[in-house]
Amino acid sequence: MSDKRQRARVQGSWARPLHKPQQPTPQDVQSVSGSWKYGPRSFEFHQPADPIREIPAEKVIENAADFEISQGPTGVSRLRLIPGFLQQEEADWMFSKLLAELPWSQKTNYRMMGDAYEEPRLTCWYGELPYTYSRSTMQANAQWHPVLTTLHLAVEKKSGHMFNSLLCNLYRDGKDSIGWHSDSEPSLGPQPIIASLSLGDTRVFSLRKQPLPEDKGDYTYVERIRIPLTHGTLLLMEGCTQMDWQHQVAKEYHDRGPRINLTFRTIYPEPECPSGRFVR
Ligand SMILES: O=C(O)CCC(=O)C(=O)O
Repeated sequence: MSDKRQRARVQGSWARPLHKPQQPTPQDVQSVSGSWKYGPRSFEFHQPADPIREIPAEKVIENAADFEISQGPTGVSRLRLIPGFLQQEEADWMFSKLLAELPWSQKTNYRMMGDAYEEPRLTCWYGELPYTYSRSTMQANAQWHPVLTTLHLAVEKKSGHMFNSLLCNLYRDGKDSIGWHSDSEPSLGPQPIIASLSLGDTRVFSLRKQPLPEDKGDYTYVERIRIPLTHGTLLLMEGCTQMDWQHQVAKEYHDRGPRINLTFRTIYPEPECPSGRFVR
């Protein structure tokens, strides 16, 4: 547990002693040879000036249902979890085809200050438009793999939403990951709906609420949710989920087999600014 989390659990302070300890007299010193002898110490408890803030317990979502995970002020954030969206055999077959046949590659992203880093996973992109995130662009690719075309139709039918693009992620083992982020690039428009289909080994999908403005980016007290995403599970993120929450798939310290995650989304053309670069 971090120092800050530990301190949040034990607030208040043991303050000044009630009575000043007596200064040792030469007699005391004599009576306990080789050490100082002090009178008994007692303390009084001071209530903390600020109210005690509880760190909310992390919630776990595992069963098929719709969940309103937060409400306002921006609006409702909603998750819909559909385990078993694909039957085991169908999911097994699709997983091995996609693992072997998609054009997986490792993308180079750029930090704010311009330094490059390799994403800790492999990706590929499908859609009529390019997709830019983390200051690096995936080129348009309209050649959908036939398995992806089938899944695209099935996901649209189940969710009742239309999607024009697909970001595919391959986590080769437990060390591959995606850090805290929200899918909130301007090209996704306001309140984007994301349909996320998982194949392969189970990985934990975590969400954390954006902190209140007065917490100035401190996530210590925010609500947290974890969802183990199993083979063949479909997860829909709707409403204000991208505005009010962040998500990640953290590295794991146990062995994990490969996992593919397909995130269907809708991309809109971005207005170009005079310098020829996208406005962000
Ligand atoms: O792998 C996952 O479940 C999440 C992927 C993700 O967050 C993303 O592609 O933006």
